[in-house]
Amino acid sequence: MAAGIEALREGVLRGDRVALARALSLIESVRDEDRRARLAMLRGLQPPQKPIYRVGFTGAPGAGKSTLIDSLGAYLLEQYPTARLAVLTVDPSSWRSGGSLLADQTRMRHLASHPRAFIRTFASGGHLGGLHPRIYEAITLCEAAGFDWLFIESVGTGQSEVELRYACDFLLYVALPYAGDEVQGIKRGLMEALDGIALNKADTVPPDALRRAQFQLETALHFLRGHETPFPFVLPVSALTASGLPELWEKIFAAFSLESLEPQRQAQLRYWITKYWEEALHAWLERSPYGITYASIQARADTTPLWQLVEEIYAVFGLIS
Ligand SMILES: Nc1nc2c(ncn2[C@@H]2O[C@H](COP(=O)(O)OP(=O)(O)OP(=O)(O)O)[C@@H](O)[C@H]2O)c(=O)[nH]1
Ligand SMILES: [Mg+2]
Repeated sequence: MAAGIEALREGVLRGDRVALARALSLIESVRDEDRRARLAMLRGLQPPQKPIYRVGFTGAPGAGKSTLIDSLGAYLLEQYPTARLAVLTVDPSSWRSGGSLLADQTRMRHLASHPRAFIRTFASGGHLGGLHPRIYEAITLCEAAGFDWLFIESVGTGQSEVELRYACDFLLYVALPYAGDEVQGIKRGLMEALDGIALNKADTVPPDALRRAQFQLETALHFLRGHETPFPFVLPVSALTASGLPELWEKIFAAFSLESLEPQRQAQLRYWITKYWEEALHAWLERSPYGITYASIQARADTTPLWQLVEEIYAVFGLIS
């Protein structure tokens, strides 16, 4: 086992795609017996020589995140002939639907066949809301494999869109250019967390409608974050026709500064420690006698008054005598 892990790790460090894919499967494993091997592999990874730039893409289903990643990625790989790009798509529902894995490969036509691109859809394995802590392990592996950029796509559902903030250096919200609906649809937490908005599908609306949508989003941002520098941008683009992509990348890349990256990543680590703590606590609780008590309390939810159950819960942990 140890020799196998060693070989896998060396493969990842060499940038070998097969090794990286296998290593990603290992960290996705939810089996208890893989836990030690997973950690052995991660612990042996050296910090990368250069930090990978992590850009998160979130937005409503169908906003064009995958298409934008594909066309922006293709543009970058053409501009920088030696650069390599990794894409992780995080789909909180993929473990249920099962179908989105293939869909991402077809939505990212350019990158799927590009020799300097690597795409992996990350099923969150039924994790309770939000991003699974394993996404941070996937990022670590991609970084060790020597990619220059990492794009992470997360469907904007529940907590995961704001949690993406803790996985990336730059958070891009992909919006649709229909004034009114769009501003109302973005949750306040996300408006406060994002670094920029790509107003996608600009090719589908007339210029004045586009300007109206842009103005609305900018006004909402000014209202919430007017005092901040750098101020989040709102930029019309079309992932389909590739218009606006050079400007979009210029703005995203302008935010990439090593000085500000370090403290932000340090703060993110504290967030992930809490996530692992919660994960371990859950696993421990489930197999302890408390887990059985929890299941029995849940089973009586329909027949027993809530406050009686709450009293029982407090009593289990000795919080009331
Ligand atoms: N006209 C036009 N269509 C676009 C553009 N970008 C994406 N689309 C189309 O919008 C549809 C959804 O695009 P996706 O890239 O799959 O959207 P997504 O946000 O990744 O969707 P989910 O991953 O399902 O949340 C596809 O049919 C795309 O071809 C654009 O700039 N213009
Ligand atoms: Mg998608």
